[in-house]
Amino acid sequence: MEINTDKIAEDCIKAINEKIKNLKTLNIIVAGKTGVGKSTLINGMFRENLVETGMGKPVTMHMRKISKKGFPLNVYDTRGFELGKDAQVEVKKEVVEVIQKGIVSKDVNESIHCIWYCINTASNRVEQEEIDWLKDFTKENQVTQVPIIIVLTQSFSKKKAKEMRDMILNENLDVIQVVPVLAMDYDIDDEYIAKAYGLDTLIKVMSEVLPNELQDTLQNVQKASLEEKKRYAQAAVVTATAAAFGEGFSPIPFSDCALLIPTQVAMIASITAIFGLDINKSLITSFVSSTVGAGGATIAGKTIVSNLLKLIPGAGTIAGGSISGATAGMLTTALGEAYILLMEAIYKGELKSSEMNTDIGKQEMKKLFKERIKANK
Ligand SMILES: Nc1nc2c(ncn2[C@@H]2O[C@H](COP(=O)(O)OP(=O)(O)O)[C@@H](O)[C@H]2O)c(=O)[nH]1
Ligand SMILES: [Mg+2]
Repeated sequence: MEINTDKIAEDCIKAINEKIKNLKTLNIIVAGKTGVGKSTLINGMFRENLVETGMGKPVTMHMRKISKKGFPLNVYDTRGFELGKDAQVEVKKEVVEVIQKGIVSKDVNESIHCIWYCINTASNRVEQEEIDWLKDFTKENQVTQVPIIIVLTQSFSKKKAKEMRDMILNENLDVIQVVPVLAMDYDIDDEYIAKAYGLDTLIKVMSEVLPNELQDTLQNVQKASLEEKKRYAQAAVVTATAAAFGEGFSPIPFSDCALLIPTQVAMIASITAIFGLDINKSLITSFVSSTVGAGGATIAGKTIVSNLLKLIPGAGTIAGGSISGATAGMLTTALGEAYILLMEAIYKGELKSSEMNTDIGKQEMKKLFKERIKANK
């Protein structure tokens, strides 16, 4: 049985594209007065500069839908809260309409999954009319049950943010959480800059309330929490490892190690989608060739297994003609963890994908992979 590393890389790219194409669309309504920091928040949370790509397209009198082709996210930006009571009543009606339209469609891609109601901490107080609006709205939402998160924007003063949070919690509103954030660093004066914070907490709260089918999407579109991306990527590795363990349970003949490969291809696709990085074939080819062996060439399944086994101290040789489930599982874990480290390095800008194709890049990758295997022994 011969395996072509080039073909494996091609399969990975196909699986990645398929995975990304099939991501469900996440729909969020962002409400609050003009100037509270909604646009800044949206830009801080998601990896495409959505707000800069345009003003969005009007869906109702007071709502615009911001989206980008090929990006599985719609943000509904509301305006008009500052225009007084009548406008606020209209905004509420329109929000409820958009929610109901989504429910009627019975399509997850059209449903509203979450509402962020933004209040500016720097404004020093929460106005009674906003509390009243939230009370009215949450009452109507008892039927529709869309998770509402109150976001305290521009919370450069953590003390004020805490006071405001306590005050809102006291109102016993039917909301999921009250989350203080500072979406962008804030210059207090020449000497002191308040560092952005809280966006990662908002991601965590979101992932707790979103249904399973939207978890991959959330991780794909968000750029506020690398930790959450890594946590979800690790879960994909655990799933693949369990599958590989099963596949290898009755010892797999080396000649059949191609049986295992689809599991690892799917794992690579999941991890790539979670990181939301633009990955090209040459990067995957380098990854495959530096972990399983000769690049671009056709190699025997037996050679692949013995190459992999060489990386595992004490795993023995290819005597016996098969690998166990435990070995298959361990190789999958090591491969997945090495790939996560690779994604992380690219995500942080520590490694350029163009560098991966060089000898140095491949050496680095091999080192990473060996380290992961040692760690998992
Ligand atoms: N430094 C800093 N400025 C912010 C933050 N949030 C909002 N602002 C500023 O407040 C102003 C209004 O923000 P914007 O996002 O346009 O509010 P929107 O009208 O609710 O979309 C802008 O000048 C922002 O730069 C933040 O987290 N940090
Ligand atoms: Mg705005």
